[in-house]
Amino acid sequence: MRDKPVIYHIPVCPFSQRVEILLDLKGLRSAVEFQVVDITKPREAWLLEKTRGTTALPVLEDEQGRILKESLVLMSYIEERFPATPVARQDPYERAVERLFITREGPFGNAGYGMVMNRDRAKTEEKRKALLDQYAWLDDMLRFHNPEGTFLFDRFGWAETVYTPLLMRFWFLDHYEGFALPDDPAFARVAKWKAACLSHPAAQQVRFDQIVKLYYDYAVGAGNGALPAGRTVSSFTFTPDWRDRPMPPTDKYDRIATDAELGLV
Ligand SMILES: N[C@@H](CCC(=O)N[C@@H](CS)C(=O)NCC(=O)O)C(=O)O
Repeated sequence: MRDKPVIYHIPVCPFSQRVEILLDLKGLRSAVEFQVVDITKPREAWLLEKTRGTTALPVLEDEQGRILKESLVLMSYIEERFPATPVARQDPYERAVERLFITREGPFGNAGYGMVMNRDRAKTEEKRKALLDQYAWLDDMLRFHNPEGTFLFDRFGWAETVYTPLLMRFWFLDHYEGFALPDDPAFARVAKWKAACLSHPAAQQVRFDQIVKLYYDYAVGAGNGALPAGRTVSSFTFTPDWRDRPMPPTDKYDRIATDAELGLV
């Protein structure tokens, strides 16, 4: 039997970063062992057996070999299993508001990923509007529940743990789409929240350059470790290390950069 739970994960995956941030906030980073899985290779048979065929990560295996999936489920498991430093709100109403706030994490993620993966210029404005609609909803919620504050409540908590990894992945929109939140009072509250989330000490597991380089393939329409046309190495490869590669070109609508241009060979 293992002496602690194991999480199988892809290091740059936003969903596993949620669990890393939660552990960090609880001061329990070493309570879980993280085992890296290479997204550019087919999943190993032993892992597929554990997951009963699904490939999405993160996956948690407890000391008895029992398997749990889905980042929000993993977060709740960690929170309940290690209750000493709660991150979720303790008051039932506040906990409910927190839950309401995170109901949009899926649509928010889809809007950002939909925008970065789009290569049809005719759809750029529609994608941008879809993402801004999500930001507008978050702005309204933050303004209503904590008008003068920074976070949804008085500190970086459960809601921020859920959204911050997505806000960080959306650095790919800064680079590939030239996207920035409009400098408009309508987005001022969410902009303040976003800045505080991105700079929080518990959420520094990934860097801007790392996201931009690793997610190049998403920017040309190939997700989850798939190879874009004409390429032989995924931008998610572990070698060469992302630190040794150049910043990718931004002309994603016109062409797909070569392996050499991306520093992959
Ligand atoms: N809803 C899942 C999403 C997990 C997910 O999409 N993980 C991605 C990595 S960021 C993945 O494993 N993709 C590869 C695959 O699905 O085979 C969660 O919250 O855990």
